[in-house]
Amino acid sequence: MNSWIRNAARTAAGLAGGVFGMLALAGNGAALAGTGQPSPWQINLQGAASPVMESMHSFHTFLLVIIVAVVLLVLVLLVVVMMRFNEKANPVPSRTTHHTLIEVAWTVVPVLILVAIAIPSFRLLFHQLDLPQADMTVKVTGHQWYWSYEYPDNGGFSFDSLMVATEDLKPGQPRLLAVDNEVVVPVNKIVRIQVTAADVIHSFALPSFGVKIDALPGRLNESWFQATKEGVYYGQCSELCGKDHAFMPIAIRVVSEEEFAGWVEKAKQEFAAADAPARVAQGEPVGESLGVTAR
Ligand SMILES: [Cu+2]
Repeated sequence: MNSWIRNAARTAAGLAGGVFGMLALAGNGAALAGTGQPSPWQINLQGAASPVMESMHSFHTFLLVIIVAVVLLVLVLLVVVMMRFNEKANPVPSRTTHHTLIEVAWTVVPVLILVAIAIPSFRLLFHQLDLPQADMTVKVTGHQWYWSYEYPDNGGFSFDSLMVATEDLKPGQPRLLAVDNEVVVPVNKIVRIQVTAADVIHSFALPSFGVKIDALPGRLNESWFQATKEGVYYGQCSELCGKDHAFMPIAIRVVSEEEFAGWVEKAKQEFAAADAPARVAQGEPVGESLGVTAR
């Protein structure tokens, strides 16, 4: 065998191996991807903890299958062309220029593939953007560089949520993701989030819930999630918003309904007291003392 044919065969085998490897990884991606936070060597999406994110996982896997099939088909065609129609194997080339059936097929088949992708894609988009009847609302306000949260239908208290500095981390708290005051929500309840910003554009993103929505000053955006498993889920600001953009994480603790009721009672006391004006003198972030919070 010629050395270039050997090389081509080796390359083809390598490509096919890589594609099958990707498929195998997608199959057991849950083992490689953390839920609620990224994990070392993660290759897939974060684990799903809401119905929307579960649909995103299925859609992602569906697309991967289609992509792999297309890549394999193109690979096979290339190999056939290289083997059968090179100068040695086929010294007198055919002069064929048109083949109606093939031309119709290579126009219609891609259209059908795109339609097959578009239908579940739009279905998922509506699932995500069409807000169901909510059990509770949390108002989220992005600031340079922290988030504040308000519980309008649970007593109307509000609090700021700032990242825990690396030297202050407690055991089990992930670096750059843990915050001092976590958002607490009940499990299996539909939570509407109303998102805005006090200064510049931020973006409220929580991978495990399939939520990512811009926080715009002077505008109220809405999204929703239904956390299906108890635990702590982390996200980050996802719109470049200034020098500490990377240091305004989001932490949502999902608890049982009873635990949530207990937390609300505690939070009402704690955050009512913390809202006293004396706070400004204790070195609050600049936006706070200028009165630009959206409360
Ligand atoms: Cu931001």
